[in-house]
Amino acid sequence: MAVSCSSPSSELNPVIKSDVSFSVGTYLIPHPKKVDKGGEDAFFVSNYNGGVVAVADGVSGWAEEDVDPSLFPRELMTNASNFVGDEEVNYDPQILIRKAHAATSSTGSATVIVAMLEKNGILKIANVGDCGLRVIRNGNVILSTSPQEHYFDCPFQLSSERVGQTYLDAAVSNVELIEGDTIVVGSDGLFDNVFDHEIVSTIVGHRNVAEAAKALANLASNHALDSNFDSPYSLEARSRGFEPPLWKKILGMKLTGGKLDDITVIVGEVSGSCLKYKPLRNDAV
Ligand SMILES: [Mn+2]
Repeated sequence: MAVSCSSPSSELNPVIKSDVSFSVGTYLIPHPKKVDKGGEDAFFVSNYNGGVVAVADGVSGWAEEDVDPSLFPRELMTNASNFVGDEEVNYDPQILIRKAHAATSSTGSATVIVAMLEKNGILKIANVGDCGLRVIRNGNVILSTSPQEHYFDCPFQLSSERVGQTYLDAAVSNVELIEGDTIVVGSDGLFDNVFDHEIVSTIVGHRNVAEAAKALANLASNHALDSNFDSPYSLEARSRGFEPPLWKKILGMKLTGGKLDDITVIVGEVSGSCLKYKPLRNDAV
């Protein structure tokens, strides 16, 4: 969506590059069995500089060790939000992950993605594990992060233990965004249940970022609960040679269905600041 900027005389005034920033909408739907505690995803958004968005997804296996899996990602996100303007971080998402991880004292582990927009339009992304980000321009996905994993269903993760990954393992990418671009950031609960073409059509169908985030989360939730839906997750499982349960096989059924999980969705639309016209010195009246 283009922001209309009125200028008294654009012919006479040279266009300089507009500052950009995000308008952001967020939506989180916890796993149906984890609703009472709010699930094990955590996120934060900040309007610092051009805007910062981040998602962390607590690794649920910690529950077997009597550790609440939500503590680590929540503390990680709180720490990250506190370090956003830190001098040493210098607006670098990888360093933000390093400092937030170092400051986190909870036991547990989490996947994490951080995206930081500079006012000149450069989006810097650091990603550890299987949270994800898509950049959508004119109805096409022009950038897509790839999940990092040790093996199927075991993503790279920051951990309170030495066995985990660190900021050095982050996949880092930069992309130049322009006014009207939309980013979609989420936990694997979104990307395991919703295909990219569905993300695009949902974004195109909702001009409001808050409504778009809610619609995407609801779509992911509906697919997660649908045992017949051939989800990205079930396609991936089949491609790795996983078999359906015996009773399904006997009935000639495929391995299908969504994946029940916490679902976090952040939608950010890039808008300009309407300061793109620089008055000429000799233009003064
Ligand atoms: Mn998850």
